[in-house]
Amino acid sequence: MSADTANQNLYEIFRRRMPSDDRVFLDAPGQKPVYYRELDGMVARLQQRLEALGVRPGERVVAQVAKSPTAVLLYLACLRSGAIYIPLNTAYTAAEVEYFLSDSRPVLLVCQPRDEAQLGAVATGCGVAAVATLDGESGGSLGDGEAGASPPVAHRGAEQLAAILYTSGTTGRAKGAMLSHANLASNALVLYDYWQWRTDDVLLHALPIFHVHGLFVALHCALLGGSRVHLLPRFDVGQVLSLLPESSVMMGVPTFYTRLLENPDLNADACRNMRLFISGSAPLLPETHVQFTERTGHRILERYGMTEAGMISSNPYDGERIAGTVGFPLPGVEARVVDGHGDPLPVGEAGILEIRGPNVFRGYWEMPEKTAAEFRDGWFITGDVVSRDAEGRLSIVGREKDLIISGGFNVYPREIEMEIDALEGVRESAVIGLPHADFGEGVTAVVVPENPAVTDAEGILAALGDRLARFKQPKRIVFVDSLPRNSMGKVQKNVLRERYRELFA
Ligand code: MLC
Ligand code: AMP
Repeated sequence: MSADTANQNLYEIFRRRMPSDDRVFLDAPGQKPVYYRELDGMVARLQQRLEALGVRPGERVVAQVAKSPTAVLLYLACLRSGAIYIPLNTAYTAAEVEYFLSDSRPVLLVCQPRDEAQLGAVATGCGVAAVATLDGESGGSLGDGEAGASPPVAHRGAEQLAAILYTSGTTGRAKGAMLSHANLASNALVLYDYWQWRTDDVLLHALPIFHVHGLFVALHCALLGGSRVHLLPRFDVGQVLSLLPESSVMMGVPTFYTRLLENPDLNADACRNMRLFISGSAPLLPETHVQFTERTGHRILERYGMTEAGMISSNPYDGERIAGTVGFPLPGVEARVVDGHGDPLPVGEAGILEIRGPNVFRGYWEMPEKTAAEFRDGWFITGDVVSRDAEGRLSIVGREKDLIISGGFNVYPREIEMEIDALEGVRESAVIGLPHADFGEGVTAVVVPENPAVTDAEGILAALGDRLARFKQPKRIVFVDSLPRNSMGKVQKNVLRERYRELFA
């Protein structure tokens, strides 16, 4: 087969590397392990079910499902069938899911059995042809049906889409980042080498599987290595500590590391078989890095990435891992630090990071203007403020985008402000992130009521309850008579952040 007709389906890369011996892929507490030798057959059967429900190559499948081995198989079955996988945070409310369904127009929604009645109605309203359920324990309706002959792995070109991951925007409307098979494959292969992945690695997986970090970075490395994965339903300190001694790699957001450090059972002995702790998705405080080394002898490897580009930079595996830096651009990723006009800045000067490379996404789903606005001469504008040292190491010193990162989840202030401003009794609001020991940043709403004598925090939170996912809801609400503004009339969030910086102390 010539190079241009070869199948570029990411699944095909994994399939070719699946060990045929008795190695385990997924090991979830209380569930039957999934072996590599049976993996392709299981994924093919699920592909048949998807096809019976009308899924075809290039069609979208939206999934809002609990983390389980079957949920991982669903992702792989979508790849295998050539469909475009769209995972959603399980915390999203029906109102939020409705937006994603109407925007992406999938042929199939897969949800949890307990949500079927409510989301089924939402899906029907959005014109989604089929709804199926998936349940980690019993399989759900996707597990039904007779198995026929194994369908072939769908043929996909490198630039065809494997997934769309929604990421919010400064306008408050979420955008679907389109990721191709080549985007995902290139990033996975680079990370596999860069982090010196080994076939005998055992991955401790406690991240959610609806974001880049847990779904792509973690699972793709394991699949390339034919490695075992301890698949935990969520991050639970006790469970993580009990599995650490039989694991060799863990990936986490900084909250994982601060929570582990709070537990006296975290020590060098618990980490005796570990070779690599990776942190990302939010800034790791240098003190967390130092304390973790003191307690365990391990230097956390911090890397930096985003939904639109997968992993962008990483501290080195062999060289020095420096706290507070996110390391070097990964092989194949070009990075430049520029000023507001796009002119490159000298070493040491902070500016906007722009990147280029095979990992950079194909644009936002059906939003050509937004896509165009986030590229400059072919470079993707990350919106992160970065400085670069003489060796080429990057440090993230700020964000140009108005974004809060809470426990590794992105929260876009504009979205919360729009919901709060629409409430009766509210004149306006400003949503900010304040230093928070557990989540890194704590979502805080500064609200100007219509009547200064009428302040109703409980009422605001109750009204947001079925509109916004729990993690987006303000942890605190502060009432003020007016918001500080600059001469252009723009709210000075930096003034508010300074004024309330001790709120969660
Ligand atoms: C849960 N809550 C959160 C929250 N997670 N609130 C703010 N921020 C969060 N991240 C809410 C819960 O609903 C609950 O509300 C309360 O806070 C306390 O819950 P908890 O029991 O402490 O939460 P827990 O289930 O332990 O979850 C915390 C967490 C989780 C940090 C383990 O959020 C998590 O797994 N985060 C990882 C996010 C991630 O994977 N990011 C990768 C993005 S990819 P209440 O009020 O009901 O008690 C990306 C690119 C890249 O950014 O570079 O990787
Ligand atoms: P997301 O849109 O969820 O993919 O979030 C991507 C954003 O997370 C990036 O643009 C950064 O602002 C932030 N981020 C990811 N990794 C790191 C890190 N190691 N340090 C600081 N910020 C990070």
